[in-house]
Amino acid sequence: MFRFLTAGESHGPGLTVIVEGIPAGLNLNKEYLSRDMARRMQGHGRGGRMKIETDEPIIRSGVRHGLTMGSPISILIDNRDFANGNGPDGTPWQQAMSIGPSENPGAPITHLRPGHADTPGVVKYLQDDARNILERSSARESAARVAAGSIAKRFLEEFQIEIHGHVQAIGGVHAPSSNKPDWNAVETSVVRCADGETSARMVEAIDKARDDGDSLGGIVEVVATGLPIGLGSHIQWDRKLTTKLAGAVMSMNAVKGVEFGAGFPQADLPGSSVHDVIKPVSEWGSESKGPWEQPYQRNTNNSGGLEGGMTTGEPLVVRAAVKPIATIINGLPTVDLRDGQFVDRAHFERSDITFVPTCSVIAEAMVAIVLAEAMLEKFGGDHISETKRNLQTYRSSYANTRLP
Ligand code: EPS
Repeated sequence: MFRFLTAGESHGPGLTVIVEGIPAGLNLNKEYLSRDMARRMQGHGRGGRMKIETDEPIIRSGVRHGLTMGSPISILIDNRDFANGNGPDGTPWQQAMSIGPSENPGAPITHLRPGHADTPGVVKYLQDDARNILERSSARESAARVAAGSIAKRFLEEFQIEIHGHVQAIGGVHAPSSNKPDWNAVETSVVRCADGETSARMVEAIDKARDDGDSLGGIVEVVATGLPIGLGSHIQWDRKLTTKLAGAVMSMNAVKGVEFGAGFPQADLPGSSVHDVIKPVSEWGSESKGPWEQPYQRNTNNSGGLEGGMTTGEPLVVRAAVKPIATIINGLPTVDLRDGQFVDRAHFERSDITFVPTCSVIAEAMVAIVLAEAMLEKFGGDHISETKRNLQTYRSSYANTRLP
């Protein structure tokens, strides 16, 4: 069983993540995790916070001499802002977010931000200061998820499963659609978009939003390749991989929609134009991988690599629609939580103009976590060699059923 939990507030002492279920014998080190942590921090449109933080993942357990032991892996990520920074009213975070009682807690946040967790949160948790909600609902928590996702990616690499995230749209600027984005170009783009001309227009849109005191959303896509056929199950609603992937991606801050493969436009098309025709073996090219790797091949991948809640062996393609960040420089009209009276501007404190490029890295992490869980559910194993053996046995059994 693979699972993880995160803890931590945005401006408290730091974040913690515990990952359980990774088999023993997996190579894992801080340098590997640090690459993903650094990717999460980048992106045009991020606010000042990313200049303060280093997001160093400190591994505290579960790894010995560079190899996992099968025990829970715990990671700490310090918030450097806590040690050195001040809140929007100048109160040092060490006092405003002190674990013990504080003589200087800072001004309460009472001008509720439409679109943030502030309003339902203060009601549900009976709070008179929205800081007690926003500290946890902040996307800062995604740093802990990316650490967990990086462990999942390291595990999946052992099976030649690769996962990449990129940006398809920001603020209404869309990249031309592409079946095979250039992942190197994605990594060098400041908005994680493979198309250079689109990247430049996205940067312009972000700069304009900053000048307008506004924020922007967009669309991110994750592609996972090398998956064996048959992860997940059609047997029960909550065993469908589609269910788990959609839930994991929807759990990200600001995500308002998820689609797979050809997505929503499929709803307008006849079935004959949508479903992915299965190629007879005689039509497979001489260079294509045999039934060991992939027992069936398709002409198209409109399904996004999922049929009946199971992987088809084709690339998994999942997209998320991300709404604009709710903290806006020119805040929307709202009410004061102390008396319910009108205020012309919701609370503003340092934030990002957009974090869509970052969302593509967080989405990678969430997809990796679900896929690692699905691989372990199907193939199990307390040592990585056992998981590999089980996958091999499965592949040889399905190869044998068809080709004598
Ligand atoms: C984030 C830290 C936050 C924001 C951003 C993500 O830092 P601060 O609030 O101190 O500026 O930059 O938060 C949000 C997008 C949000 O919606 O809260 C981070 O570490 O990624």
